[in-house]
Amino acid sequence: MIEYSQEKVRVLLFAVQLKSERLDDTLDSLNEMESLARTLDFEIVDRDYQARERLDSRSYLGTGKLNSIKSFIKENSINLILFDRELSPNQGKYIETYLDCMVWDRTQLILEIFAGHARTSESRDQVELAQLKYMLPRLVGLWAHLDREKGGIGASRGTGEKQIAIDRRLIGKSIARLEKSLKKVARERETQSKQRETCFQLGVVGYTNAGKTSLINRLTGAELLAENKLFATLESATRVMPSRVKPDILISDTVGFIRNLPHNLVASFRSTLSVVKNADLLLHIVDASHPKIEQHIDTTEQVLKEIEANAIPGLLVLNKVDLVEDQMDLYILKKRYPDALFASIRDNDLVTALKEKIEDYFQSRFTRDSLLLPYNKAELLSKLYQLGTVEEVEYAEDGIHITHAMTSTNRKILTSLLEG
Ligand SMILES: Nc1nc2c(ncn2[C@@H]2O[C@H](COP(=O)(O)OP(=O)(O)OP(=O)(O)O)[C@@H](O)[C@H]2O)c(=O)[nH]1
Ligand SMILES: [Mg+2]
Repeated sequence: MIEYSQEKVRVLLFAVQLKSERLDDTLDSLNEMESLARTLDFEIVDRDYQARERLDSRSYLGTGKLNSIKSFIKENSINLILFDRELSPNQGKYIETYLDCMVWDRTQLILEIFAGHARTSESRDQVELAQLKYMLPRLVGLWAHLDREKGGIGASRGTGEKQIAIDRRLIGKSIARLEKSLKKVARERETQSKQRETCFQLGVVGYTNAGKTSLINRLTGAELLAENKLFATLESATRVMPSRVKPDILISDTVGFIRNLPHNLVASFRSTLSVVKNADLLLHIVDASHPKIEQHIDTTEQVLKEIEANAIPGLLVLNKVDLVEDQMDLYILKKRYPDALFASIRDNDLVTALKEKIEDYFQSRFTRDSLLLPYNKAELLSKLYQLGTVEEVEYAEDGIHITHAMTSTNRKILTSLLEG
């Protein structure tokens, strides 16, 4: 993480529109970069873009454009330039040297936000791992100046290269240490999820800022941190949703997704995302008021595929419908996503309807059955209340007659308890 002084970092946002791309998408990309930069409290001085046939492998942009950016930097005291896509290590270094200004690409910006929002030691380790992996191929640029400055502080030619070799080794060691410690946490999580096997597990996924955490708070009465910032949630938190259904429904919040989410981050957060893989049902939350709703849905589906969770049944939830002012837009959304549920944290009826839909979903997986519990096993009755819905209980001479409804998994657990 970089240390920020009291003064705001003054930023120029820059995007490239390639021949195959629509201007509309380039402008959207700039909008999203702006939201990311604002999350770090940067001051956006200006945004600019250039249409190009292709990207230069060395300098990314042409010299003419670089020169005009250079003048702009000087005139407007810019501290940082943000590029809307990933720069290769060589391009990044070339532009930084040419412009004499700090340059970040989209990946670096996202990594920086993650670093700032990580609260637990696990998420801090996950972000650090992704940062180190990002840094490794970029070391060359960091120390090249030592090889350029002959003499100086006693650095001879080749000092930079030696330093790179040392750094590479150190970073390699740190990566190994972090991976080991994260594996340990993943094993502990595995044990926890085994304990939860008798409960229903509901994973909440979606694009960043869609309102996942806010909806969980409304459904469970929890007070998890939800705010108008990208990647407010990095840790997965699990809460019980009070409901008429037994066993308990556990809802897990997860890190939000974004277009072109850096691969290292997905890899680092894989174990946190295991709550998604273990879910019985996924609530896919989308911000219905966002112009790029389709792209957001695609992004989430792609990440689910990447973490092999795409086969889990899902409910699409169009959230923030209170912000969709035009009735025609709502009508179009309804037509386009006929199976989706509408939601808004500001509308009690919609929250209740969503909750009922979730309960119905789980209830429909139940099968009803009756059972005769002998009195010498009467202590299992309380267990039955945890495993499913007990509908009727009748104390008779031959034992306790029970009508209940439960899932096949829990029925197996009950059978083994009865036989044990
Ligand atoms: N108007 C309106 N605002 C909402 C609604 N749901 C969430 N918000 C706001 O949207 C912002 C983001 O909400 P979060 O719940 O933090 O979103 P998230 O999906 O958890 O976001 P990340 O954790 O960053 O991925 C907050 O400022 C919420 O108050 C809604 O239904 N209507
Ligand atoms: Mg959240």
